[in-house]
Amino acid sequence: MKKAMKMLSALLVLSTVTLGTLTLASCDDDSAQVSTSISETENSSTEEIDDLTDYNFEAENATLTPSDSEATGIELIHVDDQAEGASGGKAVGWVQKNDSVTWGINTTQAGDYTGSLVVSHPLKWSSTTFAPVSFRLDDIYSLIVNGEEVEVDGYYEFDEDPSEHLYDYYYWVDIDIELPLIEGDNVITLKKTARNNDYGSTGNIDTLVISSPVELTYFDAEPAAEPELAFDLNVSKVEFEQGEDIMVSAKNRDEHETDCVALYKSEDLIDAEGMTPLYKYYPAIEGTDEVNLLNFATEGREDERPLAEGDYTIYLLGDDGVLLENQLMSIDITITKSSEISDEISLTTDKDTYVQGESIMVTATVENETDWVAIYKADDEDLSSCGGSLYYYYPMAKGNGTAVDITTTIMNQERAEADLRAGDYIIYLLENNGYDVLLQKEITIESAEEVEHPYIALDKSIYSYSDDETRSIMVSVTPRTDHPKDWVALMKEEDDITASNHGGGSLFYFYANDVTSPCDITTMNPHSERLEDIKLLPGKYQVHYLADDGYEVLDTVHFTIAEK
Ligand SMILES: [Ca+2]
Repeated sequence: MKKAMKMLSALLVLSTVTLGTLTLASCDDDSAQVSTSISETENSSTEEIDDLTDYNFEAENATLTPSDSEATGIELIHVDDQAEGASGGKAVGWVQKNDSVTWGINTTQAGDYTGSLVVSHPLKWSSTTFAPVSFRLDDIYSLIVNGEEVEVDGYYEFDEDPSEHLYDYYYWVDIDIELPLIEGDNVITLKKTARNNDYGSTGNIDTLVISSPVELTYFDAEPAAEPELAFDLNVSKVEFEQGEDIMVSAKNRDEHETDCVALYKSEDLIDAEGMTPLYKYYPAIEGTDEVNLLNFATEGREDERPLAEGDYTIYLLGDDGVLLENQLMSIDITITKSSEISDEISLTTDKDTYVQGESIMVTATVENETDWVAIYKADDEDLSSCGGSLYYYYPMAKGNGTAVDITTTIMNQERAEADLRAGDYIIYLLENNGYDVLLQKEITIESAEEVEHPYIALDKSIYSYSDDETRSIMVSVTPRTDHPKDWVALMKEEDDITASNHGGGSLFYFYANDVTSPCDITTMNPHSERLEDIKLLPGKYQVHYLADDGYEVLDTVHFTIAEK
């Protein structure tokens, strides 16, 4: 049942000019109500039109243009006999953001016409969600006449007790509109601009009513084309060596701040599953100047970076889309093997047997940025499912063929075995971020001799390093009595406490009798000139207990800081 709202009726003012043709006076002057018009010629006469006819143009007969970007995929449909009280017995339902209805209206008379749009919105469609009982039509739709958006002052407003209509999808409301029509064909589009749930659930559109002094006829019209929004994507070149910067510049479309640049393997099918790209950034955030795409790694797919040799595609994707249909532009690139990489591979260690806590120097030469070195327990059978390697690194990143202490590389904190106690281990050279073994080397770690530590002990033997993490290295102290100047010093493993300059000085120290045990030594007396060393970067360190403010070492413990 239609609830007729108060309408600005019969406001059309007719001027008769000397040629005898009819023109309709403009309604867009300062006066809200155009009920009079000034005669422009002596022969013109002004009279109010009161024999206007309402012409009904049913939405269900108009051109329906569903949005192709609505995630739910619900399209405009005709609501049929469900459309209780709808004009023509039907309406257009499930109208979502960016869906539109377009009418073609032909008139022999240019002028500002009045009319109404008949729409409905449920006030409540779940136990918790309420729509406002009134809002401007402008808040939810835009009305476009011949390519120009037209202001709509009319309100959508329940004029009955809203509680009686909470789940009523077909409470039709007339909203007053004014339509500046040109003589001939006019294209009128009503497009939903609000998201569902911002102003009620999906909307329903019933009828466009236009009051006219002359006959209006309907024709099938295409909606006005969306303005083309400029966008751009450029890549510095299409062939890159592994590890080389991939310099990209891109421009998102105006008002599309989530347009993104995304790098996929060319063989990746970006599909409805929403595959994660390897790298992604937003030009609206990072700017439209050139950036290195490799600075924008995504979460997930970590094991496919750094990029292996192969074919990749860089997309500019609309609205953070992951579907091929979201692509605005794409550029194919190729990653080739670095020319600096030798064709020889090798894997050696400085020894076969180590004492627990000792550095394990590994020298690996690889062919590929993505080849990696990892240490596992000898009885780890399936490298991919045993919980991961204990430590790993990429030789190319460390300098191909450079000796690296593997106990200072990236530690697997998930595995208790990462403390490398006595036992048999295997160091592997593995191919291309996978688990194919290129070379392997078995080593043995023997238990350290039982060493008495009468004066100091540490809470751990291996700490992980993180730039932004406050480390604490807790030293438990049992000081000698009657030696108030016994002291404790933290040094790098290679610092020599007995050398005349004693290794350049301790990195941190404290007097053993002056602290409460255990004590975080990293908070005590840092060396003011060894600023790099007191960062405690990954490596080997030692803590000494020293007698009487001198350099006689009474006790020493060793520890490692591993990469995180
Ligand atoms: Ca209808």
